[in-house]
Amino acid sequence: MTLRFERQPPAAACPAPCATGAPPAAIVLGERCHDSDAALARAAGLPRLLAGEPPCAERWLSPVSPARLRQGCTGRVSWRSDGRWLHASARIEVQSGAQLREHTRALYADLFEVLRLQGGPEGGIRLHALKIWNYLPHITADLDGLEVYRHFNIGRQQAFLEAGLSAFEGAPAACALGHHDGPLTVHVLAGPEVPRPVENPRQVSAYHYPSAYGPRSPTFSRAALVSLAPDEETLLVSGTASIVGHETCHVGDVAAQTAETLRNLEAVLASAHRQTSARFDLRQMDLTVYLRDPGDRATVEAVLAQALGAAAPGLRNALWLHADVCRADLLVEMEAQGHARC
Ligand code: 3EB
Repeated sequence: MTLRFERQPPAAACPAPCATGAPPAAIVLGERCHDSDAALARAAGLPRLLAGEPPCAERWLSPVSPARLRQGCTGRVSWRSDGRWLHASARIEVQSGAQLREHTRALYADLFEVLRLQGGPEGGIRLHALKIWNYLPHITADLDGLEVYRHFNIGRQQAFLEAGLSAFEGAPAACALGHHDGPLTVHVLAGPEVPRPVENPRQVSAYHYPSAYGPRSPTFSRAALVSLAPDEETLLVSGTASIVGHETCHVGDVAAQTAETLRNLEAVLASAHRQTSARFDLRQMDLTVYLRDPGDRATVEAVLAQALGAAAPGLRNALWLHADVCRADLLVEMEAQGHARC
């Protein structure tokens, strides 16, 4: 029951039944469609692709026949499952700080309820969130006296604790970025395996950030190791930025922030390599680059090309998104995802 990830032009229709009547090769469990068009991005609740980037659909594909597919809506969360892997998403509009905290808590509570109810008959299997993508409107704006991201962190941590899940060691991998117009959007990949958390020794674990960054710390691990296919390990790396210890480095210098981000990504891979025999290579991974200022693209791309090689598949297939990073002084954030034999 191998789960696959792909990036394709959205026009390349979802895997369809062959003309022979043979069953389709796979079903789409979940997808995120990225576009540089503002209206399409808003409708998807996602950050825009940088201008000129071709539209891209990121998809999780399951090999099961459509007959095995289960799907539904639980509270604010819609989900699809093949009985083993589950993809969920939710979108909510928020107006006030109190509402943002409460709606975030309720959204995550709904998500954890889905994982509980869909974990096989009588909860035979426990489903675990592996990676969570969070997109918040105006993430660094003040809302009723507190930053949007900090309200979000309060609601998120509360939901983990109320569900009896660790909000600290063992939290799923995640990212949290801001878009400019649209709802709070959450996408989740879940599965039957407990994700093995990976931390970065160069950085304070985010769940232990001091309270200077908000009354409740962010709930995520630097990466999660999971096995989505036999003899294979997948590394889901969280959003990674120019933070050493808990402090932002190279304020105002996007090239230096990019280089620091790469050092952090390499440190996360090195940590993962101490936990598995699989060997990950950033140059071969699916990279996502979030830029606060689209005008920084050439600078960031030059640093990445210097470090990874201009021809590296990871760089050539990178997804470039226009998003606010969750600290006003961070200009760039990157995510990576890849698999390797073990
Ligand atoms: C950082 O390292 C940058 O709140 O889920 C990265 C990944 C960041 C995930 C989250 C935030 C989150 O703190 C920001």
